[in-house]
Amino acid sequence: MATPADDWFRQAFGKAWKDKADEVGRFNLAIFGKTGVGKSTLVNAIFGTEIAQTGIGEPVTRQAHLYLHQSGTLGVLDTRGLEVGTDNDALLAELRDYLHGMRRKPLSEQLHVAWYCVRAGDRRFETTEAEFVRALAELGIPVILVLTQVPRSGQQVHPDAEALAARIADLRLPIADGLIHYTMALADEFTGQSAYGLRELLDATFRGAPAGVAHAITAAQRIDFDRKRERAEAAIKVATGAATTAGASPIPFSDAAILVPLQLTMMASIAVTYGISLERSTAASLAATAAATTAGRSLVGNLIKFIPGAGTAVAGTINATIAGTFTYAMGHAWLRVCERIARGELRAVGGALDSDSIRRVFMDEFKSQAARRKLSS
Ligand SMILES: Nc1nc2c(ncn2[C@@H]2O[C@H](COP(=O)(O)OP(=O)(O)OP(=O)(O)O)[C@@H](O)[C@H]2O)c(=O)[nH]1
Ligand SMILES: [Mg+2]
Repeated sequence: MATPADDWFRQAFGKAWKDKADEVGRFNLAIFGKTGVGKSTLVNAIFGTEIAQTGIGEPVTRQAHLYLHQSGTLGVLDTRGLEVGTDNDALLAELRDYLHGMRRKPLSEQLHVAWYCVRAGDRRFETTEAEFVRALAELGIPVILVLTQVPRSGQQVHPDAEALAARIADLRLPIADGLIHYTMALADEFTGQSAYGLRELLDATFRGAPAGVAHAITAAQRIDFDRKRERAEAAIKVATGAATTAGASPIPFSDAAILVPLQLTMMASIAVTYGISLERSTAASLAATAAATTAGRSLVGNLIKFIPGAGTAVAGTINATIAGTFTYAMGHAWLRVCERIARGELRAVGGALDSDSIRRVFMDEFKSQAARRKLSS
């Protein structure tokens, strides 16, 4: 049952989430290579399956061979109906056209990085492919060269793949980091191959992309949770600092204003960094904060009792340390919830979020963070 406070929260959180998503922007990746080398599989392995599920994408040029798939913080530019190597001229003309149209647009509309994919099992890299890579670099796009579906035995890469990489290296292509990245996007139970090389490819992508889209890449990817955590902790630090500076200013205690804006902003920022959709993060944040608003008591009133030394000082103003500790503990509790959701946990039967689990995770983490911070401060 939605209360007026819920409606207020939904609106305020929704706005904070959208503002943050706008600020983070979009990382746009182009992906090239021969048909069937494993381009889509690679994108899915690193960025999750959402981009594939969002369907066919939109043609972005008049000639309609370039498609942009968009999902929040990620855009993937893909080719349809033209083959790299065979149709280089047509493809490059179209790409030039596209880049020209983007010239005056903001950073999040630009193309940031290209992956050029070669399947190891093909054992060849054609002259026309080398020409295509050179042309991409000339267009100003950082190109990352990826060998896909590279078999390994233990840590030993298949010698044929190494030989192929050596032949490519001899061409001295203008590739972003001078490296040729070995990858296996999917494990194969039959041969016992496990997936590998994804983290390294992601790191190379960060290095190749402009600094302005690092947050978008961090939010879009699903394999490096350390990077997400680092960003989230930075947001918590900012909010904690602001709350501490605000000091003894009153924190709204009425149920109509459950959270001060800086805490909402912090929570929205963390949700965007973990790639949680507006709908899911609104539902989750309602569930989390409802943990503390039972029986008509305000969030702050209910949570503050877990901060040692805060006592029951909930009448109107709290001191700087407690405001900071409160914000810090809330941030970490919410970070934990977001991380578990992003890992596909906290789901009830049927796939919807499990509010009870969310509440439990949030409260447990809040209590332990509040206690810990108090001890260390
Ligand atoms: N086991 C295994 N299979 C892979 C891997 N990468 C791709 N495949 C398989 O190879 C086939 C082609 O992969 P896609 O990702 O569709 O290739 P693509 O380059 O996107 O193909 P097009 O979009 O048609 O150009 C699929 O059946 C994948 O499951 C991998 O790393 N391991
Ligand atoms: Mg594909």
